[in-house]
Amino acid sequence: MNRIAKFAVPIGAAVLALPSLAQFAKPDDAVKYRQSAMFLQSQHFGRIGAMASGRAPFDAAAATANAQVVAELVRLPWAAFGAGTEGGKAKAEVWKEQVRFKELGDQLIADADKLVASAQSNNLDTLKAQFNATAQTCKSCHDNFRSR
Ligand code: ASC
Repeated sequence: MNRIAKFAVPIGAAVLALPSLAQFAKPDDAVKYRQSAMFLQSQHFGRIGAMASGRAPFDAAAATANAQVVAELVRLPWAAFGAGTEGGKAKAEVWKEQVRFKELGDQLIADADKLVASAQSNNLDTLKAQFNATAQTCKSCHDNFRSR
């Protein structure tokens, strides 16, 4: 290994291993980031909900487009719950029950991917069922890990 690589590899590994707070200039930025991601999720998820409940006409292409946005967004908040970013609406349980918290985050990602497929199916009942399953995952996490 040349001299540069000898230093660059361990430094690269150390940077990757830094706690997620390192991605944010300050803890409040992490709080804003995760709240912003979840706000956007609620907007796009809500547009699908309007179709699922009959408040808006079913449009499979629009449902798919919204579900694809949701599927991207649900991957974002988790890195913003790093050590030292306690606060906002997050209960202390987020940091005390990290395994359960991660399971629910992973469940949401899996549900959102299925939501895309359900929207693409062009079948309103299929979309409704997966919308409800996804909303239930949102709710389980909020019930356990969100204070208000
Ligand atoms: C939404 C939204 C949530 C979830 C939750 C599901 O559209 O903003 O927080 O769904 O209400 O129960």
